Amino acid sequence: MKPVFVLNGPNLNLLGLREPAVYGSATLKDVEARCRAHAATLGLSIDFRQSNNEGELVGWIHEARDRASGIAINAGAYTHTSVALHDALKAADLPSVEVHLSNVHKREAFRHHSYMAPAVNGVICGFGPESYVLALTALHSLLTAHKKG
Ligand code: CA2
Repeated sequence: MKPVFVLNGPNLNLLGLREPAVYGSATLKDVEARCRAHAATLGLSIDFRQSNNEGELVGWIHEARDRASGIAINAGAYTHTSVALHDALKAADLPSVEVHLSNVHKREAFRHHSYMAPAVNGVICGFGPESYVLALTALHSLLTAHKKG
C-alpha cells in the first residue's frame, strides 16, 4: 500500500525546544518515531514531513494524490488561515485527518476556526503526540473501510 503522508506545518520544527508548557517536551523527531512505531503495528508505512512554507505544503498535498493512501495533517497556524490548503485537501480527495497537539478549542478564539476541518474526514486534537497516533488509527479504519466499500 502507498504510504500515509503525515504533514506538519509552520513552527512545528520547534516542538520540544520552546513553549513546553503548551506543546510538551517531545520533539518532532520523537513524534515521528512514535508515528513510525504505531504505523508498523497497523501495517502502514508513513512519509513524515514538516515545512514552514504554505506553498510547499500545498505541493505535498498535490503529490499525495498519486503517491499516498491518506493524509494526516497538522497545518499549525495555517489551519486557521489557509484557503489554499483547504482547496488542496479537497482536490486530493483522499482519506484525511486533521491533527493538533493542543486542544485548540480551549485556547484563543482565533484557533477555534479551522479551514482544514470541512476538507477532511475528521479532526483529532488535545492529546499531545498521542493525537498523531489516534489519527493514524483513524486513517487505518478509513482505509480498511475504503477497501471493503
Ligand atoms: O496544537 C497544535 O498542534 C497546533 O496546530 C500548533 C500550532 C498552532 O498554531 C495551532 O493553533 C495548534 C503551532 C505550532 C507551533 O509549535 C510550536 C512549538 C514549540 C514552540 C513554539 C511553537
